[in-house]
Formats: sequence, C-alpha cells, structure tokens
Amino acid sequence: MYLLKTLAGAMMATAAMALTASACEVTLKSSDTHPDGYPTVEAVKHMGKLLEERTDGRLCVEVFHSAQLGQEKDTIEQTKFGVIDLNRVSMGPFNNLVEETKVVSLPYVFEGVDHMHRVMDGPIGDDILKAFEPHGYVGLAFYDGGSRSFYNKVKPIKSIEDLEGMKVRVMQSDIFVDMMTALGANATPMPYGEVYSAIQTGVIDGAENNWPSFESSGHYEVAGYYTLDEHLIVPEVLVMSKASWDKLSAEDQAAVRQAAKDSVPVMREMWVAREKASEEKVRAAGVEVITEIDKAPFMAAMDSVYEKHVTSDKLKDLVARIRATD
Ligand code: GTR
Repeated sequence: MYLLKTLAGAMMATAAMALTASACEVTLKSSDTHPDGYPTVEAVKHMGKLLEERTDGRLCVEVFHSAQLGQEKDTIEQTKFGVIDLNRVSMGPFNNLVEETKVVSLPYVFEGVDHMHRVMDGPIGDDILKAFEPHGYVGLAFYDGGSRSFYNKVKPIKSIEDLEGMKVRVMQSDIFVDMMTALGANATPMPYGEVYSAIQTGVIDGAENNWPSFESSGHYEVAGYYTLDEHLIVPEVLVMSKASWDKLSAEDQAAVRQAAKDSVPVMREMWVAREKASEEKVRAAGVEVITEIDKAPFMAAMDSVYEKHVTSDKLKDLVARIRATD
C-alpha cells in the first residue's frame, strides 16, 4: 500500500512538472542590468508569477539579470525589435529616444521620493507611459530608483567647488552630461557595467547612484566617499516590446498590464528594505558618507540644464504639471 501511494505520488509529481514545463505557451524574455535579488529583478519575477497564475500558465516571464542580455542602451534597441520582450531600465537611457522621459530625469525636478510617487502614479505618469508607444515600446509600470548622489575615490565632496574638474561617469543621456558641466565637472557617459573598472583604474574619479546600486555594483569598494546631495530622482520603467505586445491577444495584453501594475507596491516595499540594507553594508565597509550638504547651490546651478532641455511646449507643460503636483 505504502509503495503504491509513493508511486502514485511520484507519478503525480512528474505529471505536475511536465505540466508546468510545457504549459508556458509564451515565455517573455526580460532584461535587467542588476544582479539576482535586486528589487527590480525580483519585481519582474513577481510580475511573471502573477501572470503565469492568471493566464493558467499560458504566459510566463524569464528574467535575465546581471546584464546577461547586454548593457541598457543596447537592450533598449533589441527590445524595439522584439529580440527582448520585456525590459526594466532607468528612464535615463531613454532620454534621447522618448522626449517625455527627459522631464523626470531633470535634476531636482521632484521634491522627494513621495512627490515622485504622486506624479508617476497619476495622469502625468500615464501620459509618460503612453509616450513610449510611437517609438516601439509599451510602457507598463514605473519602479523606484531612489535618489542618486555623487561618489568618488579622491576626496569628500562638500560643495560644488569640490567637483571642479572631477571626471564623473553619468548614464548615457545629454541631460546628465550637461548637468555635470553645469557643476564644473567632466562628464563621462559610459555603460553601467564598465564603471567599476573605470574607477579602479582611474579612467574616472567617480560616478553617481542610489544606495542599492552603489552597493550591489561593488562601486563602494573603489570609491570611498559618498555625498548625499540627491541631485536626481529618476524613476525606473518596465517596458514591453511593441512587436512582442502585438502578438498577444487583447486579453493577454490586459493581463500583462495588470500584473506589471500589481508588482509596483511589492517593488516599493522591497526597495525600502534594500536601501536600508545597502546603506548599512556600505557604512560598515568604512565609506565616508557626507550628509551635511547645502543643496541650494547645486539646485541653482541647474538652471542652464532646464533652459537647454525644456524647450518644447510639451516638456514645459509637463514640468509645470510636475511642479503643480502637491
Ligand atoms: C541604476 C539603475 C539602472 C542603471 C544604473 C546606471 O540606479 O537602476 O537601471 O540605469 O543606475 O547608472 O546606469
């Protein structure tokens, strides 16, 4: 009897495995530059689980983390052609492609993370998601990217003067290049994956990012000074290739959209926990964290960036609407 039960159990288990293995009619390939366990990676995995459950396993998601599919700028191109179905990236590398993403990449455009949430969760966020479509992407959801601050290997930055002549890596967008120029530094746009060795070998002096990225990338091991000037709060975005999207039924498209939306609160919770854990790890490693910083001169220096980039009526209107959001 025992043997029979065990045998039956084993057969059922095999059948269940076969079912899960074969039930995914479509497996959406998703890209992320971050390592396994990072909140953005886990959020897309969570979205995949919801999708699989809600479509009875018809649609699945496989997340290729750690830049396995390439650096962000390249994966954005591949996503356009449907080689990659889903992509979680910062809005920064989208700036030169989708004009509307520029407004949320402007220095000090948000008053803080809560303000950013109120903007992105409302009609402005919806308008920006829609703006991806004519360029070959379907904007699905925004995730948190904290606030970005400067780190370097040379000296503690306590004022703008300390940035003078420093070689600082930025994401590949003209806004960030102009932001560094306005601060008197030398901007070096380069892919994220090259930053660690560039700091190590002295090609650059530093870069800028949030706590979780500073920690998970290991940049804190080579850049021992972190100044919390919080010049950028750039939301992350999850997009789908329009080419892949068009292959789905209307019902499945709705399921993808909903699962992406439902992954947002889960992501935010993971983000808060990870920010704390990353900060603890970085501080424990002996990084000097400069918290006493007068942000006013940094903000004032950004006028030229706004003048140069917020030129069309469309962008002016978006910036005004962000500013008018309580
Ligand atoms: C991180 C962001 C990544 C990537 C990276 C960078 O904060 O999550 O998507 O854009 O910054 O600096 O390139």
